[in-house]
Amino acid sequence: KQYNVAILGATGAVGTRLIQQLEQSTIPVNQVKLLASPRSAGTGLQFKGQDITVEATTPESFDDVDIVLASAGGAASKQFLPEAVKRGAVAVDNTSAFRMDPEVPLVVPEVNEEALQQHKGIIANPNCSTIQMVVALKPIMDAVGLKQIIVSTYQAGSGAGQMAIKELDEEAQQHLNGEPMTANIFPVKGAAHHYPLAFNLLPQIDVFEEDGSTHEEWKMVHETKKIMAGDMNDPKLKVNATCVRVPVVIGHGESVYFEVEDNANLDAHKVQALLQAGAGVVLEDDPAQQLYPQPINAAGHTETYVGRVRADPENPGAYNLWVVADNLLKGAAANTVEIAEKLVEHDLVQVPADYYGKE
Ligand code: A2P
Ligand code: 11C
Repeated sequence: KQYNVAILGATGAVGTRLIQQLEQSTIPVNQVKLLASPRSAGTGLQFKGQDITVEATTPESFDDVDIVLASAGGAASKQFLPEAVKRGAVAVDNTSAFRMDPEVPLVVPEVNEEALQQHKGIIANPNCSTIQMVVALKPIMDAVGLKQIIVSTYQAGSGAGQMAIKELDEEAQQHLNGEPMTANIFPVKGAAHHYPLAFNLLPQIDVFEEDGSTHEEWKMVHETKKIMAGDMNDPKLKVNATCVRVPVVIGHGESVYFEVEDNANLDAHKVQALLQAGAGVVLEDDPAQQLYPQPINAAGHTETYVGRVRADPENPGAYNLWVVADNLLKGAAANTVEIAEKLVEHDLVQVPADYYGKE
């Protein structure tokens, strides 16, 4: 069987990578439709050397589509994905629109591939910062259990989209020219105040919640619980996050501190061995050679890189890791296409009779 695939948000930072990842994937593709807003309708893009014109998205765009890969923002997903599912397509959504919906599996193939079996037409791809952390922690959770995770992130500007990358470049240039830096996007589009990211750090990603945490921090807590424990409010796995935007273009870094359930036979070397055998993980950890993961090396790759593995001498059973991945690839486009590959592999590219949003 061959599949008709639509990419929603094809002109964006993630969308252009969805095209590349689909080109390289094992999915037998019949036709590709590239969809965006009316602003970029008519733009010429390519799929495997073939010219394709970007179309403005309408509900009818999804007639005859089998698989939708979506990364056009939450509003576009909410508007169009139920329309796509109604027309028989299965959608993998890279936005946060449906992630906490109990009828929508939230999937990282290395961690909870089995959750795909329950899909009703929409599968959610987690937030980039969540994905790389759960890929790194999965082999440890399976072997010795996890009690608590405390993470501080160092997140690249590209997480905020194509226009944000441009803003970071322009600010850097302005600063080097001795001009004042102009900020209109960071820390978050539509906020009352904007601050430059170049030569700076911003401890705000997304909007603030009532309890003083940011929505990015909230996502890391509840997405991790849903993926690793099957319940977004699981009380047993404790997760705490502080998310910081750094002036890096591609590649999120994370300082991850975790406590295991069973430390009886564990030490830092065994944690390294577990990581080395972990699916999707590359261990880069050799202090003698100054070998550790760095965003500029991870950019362009789909693996999750882990290093700086240490045991906390003050707290037996607790360990530190440094985790880096390309936020636009493993954090978004690559994970989305990997989910679609699993759907194809397990013959799950079909919507059930009680599909998502059926009235
Ligand atoms: P467009 O190029 O027409 O604006 P990024 O995450 O890099 O900001 O990209 C967002 C992507 O989502 C772009 O492809 C953008 O298309 C697309 N997009 C934004 N809003 C909509 C919408 N309402 N309907 C369809 N596509 C949209
Ligand atoms: C960022 N993590 O780095 C965000 C971007 O929920 O898919 C991804 C937002 C999401 O800005």
